[in-house]
Amino acid sequence: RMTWKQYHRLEDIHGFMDYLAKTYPTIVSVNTIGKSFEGRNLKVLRISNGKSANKAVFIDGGIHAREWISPATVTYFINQFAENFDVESDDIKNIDWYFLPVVNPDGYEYTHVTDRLWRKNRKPGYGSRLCTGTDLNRNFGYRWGGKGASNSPCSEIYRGSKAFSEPESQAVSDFIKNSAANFSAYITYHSYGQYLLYPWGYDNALPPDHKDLESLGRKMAEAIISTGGTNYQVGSSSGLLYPAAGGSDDWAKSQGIKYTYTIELRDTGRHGFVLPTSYIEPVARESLAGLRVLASQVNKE
Ligand code: 0X9
Ligand code: ZN
Repeated sequence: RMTWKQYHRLEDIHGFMDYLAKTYPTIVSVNTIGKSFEGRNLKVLRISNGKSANKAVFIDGGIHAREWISPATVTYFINQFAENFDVESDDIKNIDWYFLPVVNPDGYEYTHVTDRLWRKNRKPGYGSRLCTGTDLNRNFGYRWGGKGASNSPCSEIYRGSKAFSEPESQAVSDFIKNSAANFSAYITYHSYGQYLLYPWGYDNALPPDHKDLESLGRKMAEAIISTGGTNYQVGSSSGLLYPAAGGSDDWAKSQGIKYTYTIELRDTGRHGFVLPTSYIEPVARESLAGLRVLASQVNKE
């Protein structure tokens, strides 16, 4: 059974998604959009009222294996929308939601079984017999290979042998590109640091509509602080954090998806990646408040 009192294994998360599709077949469907290097499914859950005019939002989690609060938060959203769809706000109901809670299932399982702090995927490094894993958030094909990404397979920020060399990043890109959905937002959940980050991440440059991204980001941060008392900083990835090329956010923005954010969830370092389970519900709840603000903006576009 799914709860938000523990972190779950991949099998439980996928079982939960399939259960919702079975229980609410008129609004929920699950699709496997590809397979990880080790052959695990990349499962996307869609929630929609089927209206053809709907805008779409793509949300993912678990790009980085050790950031367990991310899949936990994304599954909380799924549960909230699927279980309460009929009483949800019109802002939520009139969006086609796509959720991929675990982009990096091989890495995620590896952090449960072998190495709690693993970050990358589990494909052996190109030309390297010694090192495993590509940083999926350096493998996307916009300005791939620029600042803040390494060409060494042994690095934690290894970019891969070429853009989209990894099946996991390739599957996300293929899915978004080939989808008929009209995506106006892409949010990717990471941890930690409490940041709402918008493009660009590859270098200190801003997209033409950065003021829209900043102003929605601030509104989301206000909703988060008034719900859970947690302070999030808002800014561009490169400005607030560091330049890092090949991120999924930059790629999504390059595809014309207007409201693109990387959200770094709690905390600010006391527990870091190893966030106690007692944080799951508060983090997910305040994050949902932020997501509602985004949904309201998407419906105004
Ligand atoms: O470095 C990253 O990939 C992200 N931080 S994390 O601590 N979760 O690893 C930030 C990514 C921000 N976006 C881009 N640089 N494109
Ligand atoms: Zn991350």
